[in-house]
Amino acid sequence: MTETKSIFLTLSGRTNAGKSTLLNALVGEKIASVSSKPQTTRTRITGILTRDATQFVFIDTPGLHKPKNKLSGHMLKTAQDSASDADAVLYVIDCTKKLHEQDEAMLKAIADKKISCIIIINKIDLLQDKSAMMPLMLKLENAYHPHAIIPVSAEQNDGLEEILTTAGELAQPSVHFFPDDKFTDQPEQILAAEMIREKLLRLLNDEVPHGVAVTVESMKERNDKDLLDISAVIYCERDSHKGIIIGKNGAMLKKIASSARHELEAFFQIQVNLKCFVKVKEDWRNKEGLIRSFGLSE
Ligand SMILES: Nc1nc2c(ncn2[C@@H]2O[C@H](COP(=O)(O)OP(=O)(O)OP(=O)(O)O)[C@@H](O)[C@H]2O)c(=O)[nH]1
Ligand SMILES: [Mg+2]
Repeated sequence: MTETKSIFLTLSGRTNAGKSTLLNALVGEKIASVSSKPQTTRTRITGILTRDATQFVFIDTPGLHKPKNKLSGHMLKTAQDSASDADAVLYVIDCTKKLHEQDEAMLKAIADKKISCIIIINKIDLLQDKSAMMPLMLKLENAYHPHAIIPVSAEQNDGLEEILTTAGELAQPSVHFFPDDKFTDQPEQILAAEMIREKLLRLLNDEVPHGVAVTVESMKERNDKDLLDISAVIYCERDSHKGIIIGKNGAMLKKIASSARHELEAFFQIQVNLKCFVKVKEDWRNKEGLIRSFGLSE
């Protein structure tokens, strides 16, 4: 019998570096929300890929950022704590940005704790001249002695095989902790809520989408036809935000719900009837009880 192996890898890095894009690309399924806005990911998200004898368990985390409220304080703590729990870290850096002091502090902490680290230089599709990343790679190599540095484009599925080969070398003999055909441990209601929140992040601007939480209240397949009824609540922080989310004659909410419904139908492979309600919870991002009730503190 072939000996099975497994490895837990935390995806760590600054907000917007492309961690969730990379998670989705590695697993081959859209599990984590992606947007061009900072602080998209709020909690840990597990993605699983089983290749032959090896099971890779990827933990996506909130990006490193400067916290502005209690919610983002929780997010930063999750991000900082998650690296220590893994067998290895995939530290993602956006090659079009300057190395941030939070990158340096985190990479040093990982090196000091002797956690295996693979540095991923992401978004190389945006570089005209690929040799432009050489000084950064050299600096990272000399300062942190990572296990490897791998340039990739998560968005274009470029460099993913090299990540799997390199991470596979670090996998240890072990049982598989998840069934081999499973690609996430996220409950379906959370996946659905995140798909809706992603559309809010993509379609709204400024502070409004950052102050939004989405809960799926019910999700049930009809007995008499192939139809999945989903009822969701979009919580926002102010009456004025509620007005923006609903839009003139309900146009914005319709757009959000329709875009989310398309993705839900593709993901669950069934026709979806989605109902979204908008409610206000004043300043919820600074209220521990509400943060907990939305499942956003650990
Ligand atoms: N051009 C290009 N854009 C990318 C690539 N990877 C991610 N992006 C874009 O970068 C933005 C941020 O991507 P995310 O995957 O949400 O980044 P993240 O690191 O998970 O961000 P947080 O959840 O806020 O920590 C999105 O607009 C992505 O489409 C890439 O390889 N190339
Ligand atoms: Mg993310």
